[in-house]
Amino acid sequence: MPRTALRICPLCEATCGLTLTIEGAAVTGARGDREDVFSRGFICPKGAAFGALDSDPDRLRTPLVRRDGRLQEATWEEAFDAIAAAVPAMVREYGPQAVGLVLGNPNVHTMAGALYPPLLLKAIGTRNLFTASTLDQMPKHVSSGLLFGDPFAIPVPDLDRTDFLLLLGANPVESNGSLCTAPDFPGRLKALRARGGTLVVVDPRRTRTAKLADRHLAPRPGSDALLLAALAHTLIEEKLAAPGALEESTEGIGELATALGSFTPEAVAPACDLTAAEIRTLARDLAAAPTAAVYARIGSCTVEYGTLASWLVDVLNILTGNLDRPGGALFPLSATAPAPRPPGPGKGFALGRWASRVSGHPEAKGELPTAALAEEIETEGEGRIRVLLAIAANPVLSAPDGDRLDRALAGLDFMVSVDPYLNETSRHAHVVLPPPPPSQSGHFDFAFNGFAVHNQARYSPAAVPLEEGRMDECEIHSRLILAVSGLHGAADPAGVDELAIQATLAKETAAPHSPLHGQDPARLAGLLTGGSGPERRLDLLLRLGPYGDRFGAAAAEPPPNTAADGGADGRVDRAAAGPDAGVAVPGLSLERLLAEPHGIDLGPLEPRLPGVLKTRSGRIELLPDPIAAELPRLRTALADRPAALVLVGRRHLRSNNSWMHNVPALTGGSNRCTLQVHPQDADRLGLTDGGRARITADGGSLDVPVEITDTLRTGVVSLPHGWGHDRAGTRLSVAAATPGANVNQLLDGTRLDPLSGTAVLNGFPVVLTPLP
Ligand SMILES: Nc1nc2c(c(=O)[nH]1)N[C@H]1C(S)=C(S)[C@@H](COP(=O)(O)OP(=O)(O)OC[C@H]3O[C@@H](n4cnc5c(=O)[nH]c(N)nc54)[C@H](O)[C@@H]3O)O[C@H]1N2
Ligand SMILES: Nc1nc2c(c(=O)[nH]1)N[C@H]1C(S)=C(S)[C@@H](COP(=O)(O)OP(=O)(O)OC[C@H]3O[C@@H](n4cnc5c(=O)[nH]c(N)nc54)[C@H](O)[C@@H]3O)O[C@H]1N2
Ligand code: SF4
Ligand SMILES: [Mo]
Repeated sequence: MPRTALRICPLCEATCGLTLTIEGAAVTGARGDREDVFSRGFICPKGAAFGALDSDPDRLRTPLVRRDGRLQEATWEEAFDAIAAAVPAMVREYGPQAVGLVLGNPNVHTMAGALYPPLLLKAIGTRNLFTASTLDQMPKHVSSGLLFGDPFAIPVPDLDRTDFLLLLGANPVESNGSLCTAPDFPGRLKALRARGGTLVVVDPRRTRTAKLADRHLAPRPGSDALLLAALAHTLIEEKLAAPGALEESTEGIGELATALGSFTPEAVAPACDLTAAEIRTLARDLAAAPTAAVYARIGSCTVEYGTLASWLVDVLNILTGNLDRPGGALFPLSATAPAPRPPGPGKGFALGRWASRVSGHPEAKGELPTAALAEEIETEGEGRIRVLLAIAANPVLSAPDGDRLDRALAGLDFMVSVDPYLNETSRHAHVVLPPPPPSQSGHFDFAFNGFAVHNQARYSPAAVPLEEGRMDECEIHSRLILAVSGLHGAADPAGVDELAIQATLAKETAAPHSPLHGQDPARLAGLLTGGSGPERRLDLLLRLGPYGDRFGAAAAEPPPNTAADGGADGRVDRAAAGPDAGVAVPGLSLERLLAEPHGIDLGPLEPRLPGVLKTRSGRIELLPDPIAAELPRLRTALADRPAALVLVGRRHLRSNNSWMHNVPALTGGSNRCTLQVHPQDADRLGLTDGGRARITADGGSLDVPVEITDTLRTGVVSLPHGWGHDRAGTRLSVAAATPGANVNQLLDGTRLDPLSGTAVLNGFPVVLTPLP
């Protein structure tokens, strides 16, 4: 008899609730869970293919260990023995910097990825940390760190209540949204228009999202920072800026006018290839909207001025008074976030506390640019990376110059991959540790609840019991931590979780503002529930969190502050109400969450200032020094001669980065690795639809099929990423049949947004020639 089980979808940031059909141990169907408190039944083709992805026959079932140069099936014991024999000895001989850690995108989609990498990093003590963030959203972390003192304080557009959404460099109809977790993002955009709101999309391509918009502007790629600076300039110049209540909590509003002085619409218009009138109109419309939100993603981040563009997005939200108000851009409050602390000065956010060894790239948020990984492995000298731990990462395809990285990985002394596939990256590992398919793992969205457009909490226990011979990914991580620490065999992996719990409780009970101040950590640990270490840690974070039961201490607190309906302008009198006023405390715990399998609704987003601020001043720092120092560089862009042809990426609904090309249900049709070219450019260059072209940039050349389409502006071509599955030694039978080309081979890794170390993946110059 088939049965059903609920599972939050881990395949993109929308976190839809799925109802899986299960026969035996196999997932044979997936539909949207209509009772899910957040996604209300929404599902996309990837979620619908959950079963096919889960049961992909190419998924590894056992660990692989390299013997005599070849990767061979091995037991878990043999795999961890091999790691324990290699890594601690290397650390003793060469020091902790000899170990590099690469964390890829799916870490934000697993419980293991949230709970263990920080412990692993600490256990090793290396500064050589590389993640997908420097191929993605690091500019936003940096701008939030500088503005708000917390790199994770990222405001999200209040999609369901806003009157005006200015969306740049994002295509949520295909991507389903990013740094804005919103199941059925397309439906929410349609609802915005249906209620009389306005959607403006800025994208050099006429995307499916742009097709939903009231207005679509198609500027030259890479010019968002200029456009946004001119919008801010116009607001100030035309006296349209109205920060309102934000004025009190913000420093540097006055200085902004001078800093942005040269970025008039007239000055930026040629570089953006928009008219000054279009820019002024947009600024006026933004200011006139009752509420509005500016939101930008990949196309504004992975570009030359990514940090400036990310900063300017929030400058606009602040200047228009829309930051932290319903209908504007608000800070979500996740159930596992630390409980709000009293407002006041914080530690602030520092950049460049250390630098990379070879090129001297400054660290950002403790990370070094992933684009610099290859040189850190290849370049001789003290601190060279000799051992690499790659968790859920495929940088050979996702980072610049995969061929160079490919060679570098081949030269490592030792490499571990925690990955379900033998792919372009993991094929270099000495040990591959495969996690079970998602149906066999529990799920909680530690990361995405912090970026969700509605506060809620949902937990899915494993839908299918762990198969014989499988190991839960949390246990893989725990054992990996023990193995690299020289504790393999000497300590119980569950001890890793208990140590983490003790450390958190010790800190909590010592904090003067905590309701648990002075309590016995061991007694509190004894109160935790959950069938495993990670469940106990989830229980702890829920109970200590902003909605938590605080182990019963919540009952002793004053009732949720009702001053929230205070101020004359309808805004919260925050000073009187205290941090995160108005947040009811339903007494969350794992038990409560398990009792509500469709999730618990924690209410719409609410104003959270000044409680979120951790700047040294305790205020929003609107013009931080590193930003002010970057503006002259942006000024030089006003005079740059634009390249004749630049490349941008694109995403397809039935794909996801580099690892979903192996499922027949998700491949084929329009999901192809073609080079899209505008008809005028094709004519000029002598290219034909279906023909081939050679595309060349800093990093090399690719021969690619041409698709002629007027959905992009002239001067721009588009090639998607995540392709290039033509390397030997992988086990991706479906993907290898239609390998596509690796767009990142066009890059040599030297183009970076300097403040964040993020690779420029969009808007770089290319040259095209027809091939016979
Ligand atoms: N040119 C260009 N390049 C890009 C981008 C772009 O827009 N253009 N986008 C960038 C962005 S935004 C990102 S986030 C990166 C992504 O790049 P990566 O971080 O490398 O992520 P993926 O390509 O998704 O590869 C994920 C890896 O995790 C494995 N995996 C899948 N599920 C699990 C799991 O449950 N556990 C574990 N341990 N492993 C798992 C997969 O097999 C695969 O090897 O690519 C970046 N690269
Ligand atoms: N189907 C699918 N969904 C995904 C993924 C996937 O690979 N496939 N990846 C996931 C990941 S890791 C992420 S980070 C998110 C990303 O989510 P989104 O940010 O929505 O990503 P994209 O769909 O790549 O949209 C970026 C848009 O920016 C445009 N663009 C390029 N350069 C510029 C520019 O200079 N200025 C402006 N204004 N626009 C520009 C591109 O044309 C493109 O339409 O998607 C996630 N969801
Ligand atoms: S939108 Fe994302 S979370 Fe929802 S079903 Fe599709 S892949 Fe899964
Ligand atoms: Mo990403």
